[in-house]
Amino acid sequence: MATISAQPYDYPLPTEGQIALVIIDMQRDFLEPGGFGESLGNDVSLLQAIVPAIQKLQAAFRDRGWPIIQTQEGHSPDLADCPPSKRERGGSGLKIGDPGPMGRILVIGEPGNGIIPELAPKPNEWVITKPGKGAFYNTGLDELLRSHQITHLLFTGVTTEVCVQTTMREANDRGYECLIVEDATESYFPDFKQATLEMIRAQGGIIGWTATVDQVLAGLG
Ligand code: C5J
Repeated sequence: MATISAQPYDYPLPTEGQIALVIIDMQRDFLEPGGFGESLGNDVSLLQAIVPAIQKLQAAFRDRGWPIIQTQEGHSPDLADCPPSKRERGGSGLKIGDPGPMGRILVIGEPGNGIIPELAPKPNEWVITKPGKGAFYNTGLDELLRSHQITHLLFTGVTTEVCVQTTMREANDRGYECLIVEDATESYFPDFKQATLEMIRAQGGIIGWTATVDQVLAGLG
């Protein structure tokens, strides 16, 4: 059986079923000044560093014709899908729905809500818009994956301990074999990223596996 060298042990590639690359929330709102991430008081420049790593994986999956799923955290313009608790949370800066330098903060269709141009999806690739941190909450993601016999998911994107980890836990509970790519995910808080990777692979991989981009590419062959 083909595997990816990973922690806490080798990640078995599917013999039946299909593997997909999941790219979480690589949006201007999180990576560029003037968006949601910065409005919460974060230094957004840290997140730019993983763009080349995700591009490598995106290219590898595109070359093989394998599925790529991107997610976008965003709310409808009337904020009907944004609980007041979420809108009110945060610092003293701009809140969800407020006008900002890239349009309304975290609102679908606004320039700041889009995926960064360096990772723009191709027309045949899937984009899931999600109102929550987890990509399975109030979306059709599970149905989409099952209808394409996808059983294995490689996770990338931002932020490691919020939307990436939440989605990976949701996927794990639904029976998907999950691996997070260590150098293709990032947090505003380096310690939180490290802790997340460790808690995912602890206890024999209680949530899943971790591996580097190079280990993934070597394993895919
Ligand atoms: C956050 C995300 N951090 N994509 N969203 O609010 O992790």
